[in-house]
Amino acid sequence: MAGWHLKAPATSVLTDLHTLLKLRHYCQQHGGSLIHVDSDTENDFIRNYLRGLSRSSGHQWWLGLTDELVEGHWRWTDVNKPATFLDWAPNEPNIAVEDCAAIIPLLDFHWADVLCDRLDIIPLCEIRLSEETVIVG
Ligand SMILES: [Ca+2]
Ligand SMILES: [Ca+2]
Repeated sequence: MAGWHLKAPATSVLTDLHTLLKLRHYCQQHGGSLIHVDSDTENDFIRNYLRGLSRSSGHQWWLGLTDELVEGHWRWTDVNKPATFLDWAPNEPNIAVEDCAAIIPLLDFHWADVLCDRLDIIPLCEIRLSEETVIVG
């Protein structure tokens, strides 16, 4: 998976990203979509990547995954299809009103459902170019 990159957006951008829709638009403005994980290989790569970054930042990261339409039915927002690969932390997802998913450093970079209007979570976007995938944080 050569060619993956990750960049944190400016604080002024983050404070305006209140909803899943805005997060999607943020990624689309960068020519991509909120991140979509299909396999252990991809998931391990992302976790290792964020592990390195989060030692200094501790940030949580949005996935492009939601159950806002039907509770408990998690779908990827970029393709609007049910998720077949999931990497929930133990005891997650745990609260029905939490309809968005994020990667949580404190849970060993596994996933948790969280409220979609959390302002402290950074969008993780992926941009697929012809031969590489770029992540714009
Ligand atoms: Ca939910
Ligand atoms: Ca939760």
